[in-house]
Amino acid sequence: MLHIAPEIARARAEARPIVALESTLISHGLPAPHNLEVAHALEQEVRAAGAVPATIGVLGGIPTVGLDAAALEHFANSDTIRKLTRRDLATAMARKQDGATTVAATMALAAAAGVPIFATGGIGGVHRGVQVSWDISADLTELARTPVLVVCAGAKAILNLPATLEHLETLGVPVVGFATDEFPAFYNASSGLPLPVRADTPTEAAQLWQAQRAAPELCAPGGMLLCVPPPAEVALPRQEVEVAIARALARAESVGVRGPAVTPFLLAAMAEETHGESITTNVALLRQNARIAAQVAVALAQTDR
Ligand code: PSU
Ligand code: MN
Repeated sequence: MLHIAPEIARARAEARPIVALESTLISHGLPAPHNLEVAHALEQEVRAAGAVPATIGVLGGIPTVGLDAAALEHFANSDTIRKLTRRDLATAMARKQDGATTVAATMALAAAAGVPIFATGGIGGVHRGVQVSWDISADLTELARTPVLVVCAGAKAILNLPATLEHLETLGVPVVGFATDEFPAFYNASSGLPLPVRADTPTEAAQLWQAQRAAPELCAPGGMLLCVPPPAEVALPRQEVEVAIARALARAESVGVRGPAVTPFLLAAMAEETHGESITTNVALLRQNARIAAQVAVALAQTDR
């Protein structure tokens, strides 16, 4: 029921480092042609740091760990790819559909394939306006129950970041800053929200993750977030970002976007409101996260030996 590409199965058998990558950002998060370039660039970043990339999605109903080049191209260019969160996996499999996996669904499939480290951009979280919409990403629920280290730039800035951080605490998910004491704000380093734990090196991060993995019944059964601030040279000023977010949210409101369409709509609106700058930042932080996740995977494989 789960297809694991031969290269990844071999790496697993030899206990070599692997990094999972998601496909929703390819199909629904970034516009063409950036999306396909990024899909390949992330795999290259992982390889350059000495790990094996495993991009995950559902192809013709088959959950696939390690999408090949043809599949990546299909996911980047087709407009019939479903956006799959955890609850959508069964129906996509039954209907033999193609589906791009969100953070939640990617974590589920990575864990099933024995891959405990995953790099993405920003996780989903508690939306602004949650009081009315009840919109809280299934990414948070998944982090509470699935043992995968997720390397990210925090949660997407279009969200309610304080509420997202509170909810992660409620769910028992450790949130670690990578060389920072603050929860990053996705497009820039500073949300003003302090984090209780930081790791300054990939080895330190691997040690923290190893402690949780080794004793899930004592610590937490689920995942851990490693939050990396975006590269300083592409960070967008906080004021500018907030203005763009307000405009993007107003557009979503006037169009009446709901459900899974909200996040893709807001990311596209942000790209327009910032004249493409949000995409430059998004791509740079994705590459950085892939690189750091690979470094952590390498350190973890060394301690596992
Ligand atoms: N981060 C990005 N781009 C994206 C996403 C995250 O930089 O496209 C995707 C992830 O797949 C994440 C999803 O899991 O958005 C969250 O969607 P929702 O809010 O509907 O759960
Ligand atoms: Mn949602």
